[in-house]
Amino acid sequence: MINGYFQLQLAVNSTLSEFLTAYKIFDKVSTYIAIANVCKLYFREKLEVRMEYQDLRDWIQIADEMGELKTLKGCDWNLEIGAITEIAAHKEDGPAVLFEDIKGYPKGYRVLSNSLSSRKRLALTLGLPSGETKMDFVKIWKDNYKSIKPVPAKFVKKSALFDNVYKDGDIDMFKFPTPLWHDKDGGRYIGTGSVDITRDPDEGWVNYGTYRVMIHDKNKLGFYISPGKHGRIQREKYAANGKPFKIAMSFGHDPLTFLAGSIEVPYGVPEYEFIGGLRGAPFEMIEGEYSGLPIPANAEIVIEGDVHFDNPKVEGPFGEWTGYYASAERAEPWVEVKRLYHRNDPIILGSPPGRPPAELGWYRSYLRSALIWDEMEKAGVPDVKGVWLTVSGGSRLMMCVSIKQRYPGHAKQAAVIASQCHAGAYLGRFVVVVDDDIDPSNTDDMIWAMSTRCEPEQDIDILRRCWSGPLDPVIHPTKKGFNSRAIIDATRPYEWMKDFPPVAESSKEVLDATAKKWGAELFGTNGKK
Ligand SMILES: Cc1cc2nc3c(=O)[nH]c(=O)nc-3n(C[C@H](O)[C@H](O)[C@H](O)COP(=O)(O)O)c2cc1C
Ligand SMILES: [Mn+2]
Repeated sequence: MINGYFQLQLAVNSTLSEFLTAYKIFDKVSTYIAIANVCKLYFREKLEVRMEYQDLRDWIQIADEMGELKTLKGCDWNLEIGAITEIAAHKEDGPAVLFEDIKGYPKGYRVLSNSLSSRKRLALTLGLPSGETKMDFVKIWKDNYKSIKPVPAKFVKKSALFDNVYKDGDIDMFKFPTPLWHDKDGGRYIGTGSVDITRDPDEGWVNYGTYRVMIHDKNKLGFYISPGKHGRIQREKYAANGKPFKIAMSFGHDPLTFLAGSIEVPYGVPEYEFIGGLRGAPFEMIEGEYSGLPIPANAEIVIEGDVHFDNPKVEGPFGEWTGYYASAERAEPWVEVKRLYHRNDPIILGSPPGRPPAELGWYRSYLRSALIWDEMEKAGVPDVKGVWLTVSGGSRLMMCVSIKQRYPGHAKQAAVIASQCHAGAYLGRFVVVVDDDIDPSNTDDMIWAMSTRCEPEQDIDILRRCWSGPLDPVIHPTKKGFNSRAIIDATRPYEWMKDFPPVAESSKEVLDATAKKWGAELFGTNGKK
């Protein structure tokens, strides 16, 4: 099989006849297949392609064709899958990893991790072009996000999910190769790239939220939802009114379902309607026979069960997005599993948080940076040129904003609003404002600006008693709740900006022309990142 990118390269750089001769493709069928593959890859890269996948399996096939997936066989669920996932996520645009033939489990049972940790796979998942740079993609998402309108979902009657159905005493949650992701974790977490499905008992709407799920035993699961999350608000209503609380959980589905479950879709909007808006087509669901809850029809593994508030069970510790075990372990409500469904050869979608850079930092930096940018514009801050949440800061703790300075105080206004707008306010720490010659997503650029345009005594301010929470590692356990923010003005001082020393580098025109001429010889690329 000819490598797709090589085909593309050949097709772009040569005439069709040279291309065909190079591959000695003479019979018609293989010629058409080769040309179709070239076109598919070319258009996927260059044009706005809406969703090409219907389920996780289609998604895996496309990611593989794009060269964005590695398949590993024979790995151990006990720490090895977790460590490989971590190593792959530490690398910028590292691969998604599909684990097959997992030790001690049936051949077809699989785990996919790092589905969203590269820009190309994020673009594939959202059905958008990936752009040339990080900032391009932040802009693409910012412009798209605004136009998403919820689309009602559609119920279907059949799903491959019901190929395997288990009830009550026949349920064994250990039948899947659930990883022990990190060695200090309190158990095996089947729910990481998952969604918990709950219905508001008063308002009737359904929420899909990514809240971690651990296996307590064959038919008991633990789950953790932070205060204020939609699933937690609903759970508290059931606890208060004493009504039976039924829940469904999906542990494998296309990565868009996971993405929607783990970003801030507004209260009252079911995440599946947001997915419908993104897809431009209704999300397909099927009604769970035990709970009546709407389950994704394209899911791989789903449970339905009852939530018990009595005799709470210890949940945690589990590695968190800050890179620590800051919320430790506590007694939490738990789920008695009453139904278990899975497709033949089921796939768990895994996304363990942990020391950055991790998968959830990569994709949420893109998505959240765009939201902060949008909120700054809505708050009336002019000439914002870029926003980036560094992935090493877990896509929250360290933010950089670039502006074209227009008036005295513009930089301070931008920083304070970025640090306190809805998308930027929770558990932040540093906000750096830079001029528009700095790419906020380039850490070297940002540090150069901080080191040379910021005079600490004059340019650093502290905001006190801001919004934090139990996961903030540097706040003492008895003082959790508030934290402070450092606002760092790393722009050229406005009042003498024009006299600021010029930058010692070749002009952009000279650098671009030189990269074009010599880049390939120097680096084997066009000389740009
Ligand atoms: C991999 C991953 C794991 C997460 N785990 C949890 C968790 O265990 N508990 C929690 O409250 N939020 C967790 N989150 C964050 C929520 O998914 C996120 O805040 C989401 O917006 C919650 O949905 P909601 O807005 O419907 O409440 C996690 C996010 C990701 C990406
Ligand atoms: Mn929600």
